[in-house]
Amino acid sequence: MRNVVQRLYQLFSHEDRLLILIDPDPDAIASALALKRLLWHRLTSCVIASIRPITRPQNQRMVQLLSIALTPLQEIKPEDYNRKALIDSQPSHHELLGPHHYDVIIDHHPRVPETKARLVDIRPEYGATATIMTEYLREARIKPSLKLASALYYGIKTDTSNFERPAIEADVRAFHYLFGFTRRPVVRRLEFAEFNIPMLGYFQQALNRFRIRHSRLYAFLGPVNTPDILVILADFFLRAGEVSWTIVGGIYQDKLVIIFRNDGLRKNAGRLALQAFGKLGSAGGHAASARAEVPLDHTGMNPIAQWQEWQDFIIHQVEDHGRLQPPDNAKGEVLAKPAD
Ligand SMILES: [Mn+2]
Repeated sequence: MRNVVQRLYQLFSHEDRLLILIDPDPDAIASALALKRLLWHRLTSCVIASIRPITRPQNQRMVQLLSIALTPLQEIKPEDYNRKALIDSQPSHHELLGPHHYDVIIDHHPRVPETKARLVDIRPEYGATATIMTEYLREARIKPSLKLASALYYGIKTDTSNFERPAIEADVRAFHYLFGFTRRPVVRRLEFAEFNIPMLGYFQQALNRFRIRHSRLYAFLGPVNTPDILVILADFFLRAGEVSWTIVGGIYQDKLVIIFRNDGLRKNAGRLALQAFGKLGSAGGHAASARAEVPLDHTGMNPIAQWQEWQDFIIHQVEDHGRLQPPDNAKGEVLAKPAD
């Protein structure tokens, strides 16, 4: 990937107005900031637009603490921008990302065949897009500010789940490099606020309901006011040593949302999500983390079904449709974007 920065620079001229689209998790936010920094003084304007509001307390804190300017996509006229970039996602990952022509796409999710842009840099083996962007900055000989370094550092930390999820040496190298530009109190403060008090009620509910089958832990929460809590609980339950998979579902805005996590040992969460729910809705992700979203009317469930019935439905879909011990070399194509 030599000279990728030169190729990037050649795409833009001073008259250009660039819109950077992101699905706002820390990796995406940090990576968008890095792209903006790389193109600083090379454009007329550059705006980072978020396709959804940031609801996860930790991510809200990152944006506040580092005073990062993000604009909701709804407040933007995309036609005001003659250039567009998509960072840490691909167009098919979300309906709001699909209908644009992109100049640049930089991502680390499995490559979707339809992903096209003037410059496409997809490195699925990387633990974080922030690692790719750190390499760009180094190649461009740009020293990151405290704000940018902290954001990228935190992006790598969260996307690799402190290097518990798949990562490569490049991630470690970028992390180490960024460490020299950040400060401990800033990083410490980013770590706080993992969840908030109202979310504790969901912990209680999940602790009362969870069920374990063959070292897989299932929990169904019913309606939730944000799918973030499903992600937090899936990560939380994986801390139990006996558990090798966590599959946590809930209902959010007329959709059944299911989060998959595993211990990363010869497992493929993206493939399991796709096998279990791909026929009903969108599903996919990485090897150790994935997500499925199914419109409620595709589930065939009674609208007044009790939580036990929903939990059984999820177990049934996973156990009957997911090939849980696939051969070692099976590498399924995975399509959708996982949870942050
Ligand atoms: Mn990412």
